[in-house]
Amino acid sequence: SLDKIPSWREENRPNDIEEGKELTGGGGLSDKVSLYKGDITVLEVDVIVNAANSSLLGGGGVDGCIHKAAGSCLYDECHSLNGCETGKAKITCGYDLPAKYVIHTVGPVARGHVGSTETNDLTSCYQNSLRLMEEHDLSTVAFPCISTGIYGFPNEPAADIALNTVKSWIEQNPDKITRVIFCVFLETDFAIYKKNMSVIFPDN
Ligand code: AR6
Repeated sequence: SLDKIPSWREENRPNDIEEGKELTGGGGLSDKVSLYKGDITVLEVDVIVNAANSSLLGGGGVDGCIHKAAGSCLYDECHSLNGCETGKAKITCGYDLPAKYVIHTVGPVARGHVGSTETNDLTSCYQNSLRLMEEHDLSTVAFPCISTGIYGFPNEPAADIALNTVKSWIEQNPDKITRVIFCVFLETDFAIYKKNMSVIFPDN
């Protein structure tokens, strides 16, 4: 469960609580994010985000893993949604997943190119997922590295967008979301996120 995944602050300053440096409300951004390397389908959170395609009918990569783990009822519900545009997001139940819900978002097909369209669309994926999560009163979420696999969005700028978009969202909507897990799958993303999180979510 979530207690097994430390927040970014717990991971980096495990002695804070012993030393009496508990947070007293407000701030605390690094308490609301985590970096986790592994399979997103095992995470016991309110919602996991799927890097889907516009058909919402499944595919390879993380999408394939999520459909496999959730079972065919997920396919049936997705089938009823009439697809999803790039940058938008739609929510379904989690079925056989430990996560209660899945938010399906469609990242840009970048093929190595990062222009304003790709940047805006990837930013929208994170924003629309977070908005949907709040509309459904969900407080814990895990994101994969949207678009960085089959869709070819370069890893560094994708991580920058993911981290900064989530940071701005939490700053502007501080009440509802209690944890955002950045679920990386590859060592290269783990290294990029680790480096960037130290800067973007410095110690409180
Ligand atoms: N858990 C977490 N992350 C994963 C997992 C997993 N089980 N499996 C792969 N990843 P991709 P995209 C990582 O290709 O680039 C599908 O066919 C992976 O290493 O899944 O947005 C869809 O149907 C990478 O870091 O998604 C679309 O057609 C990240 O997830 C298309 O691929 C995203 O890679 C979407 O491509």
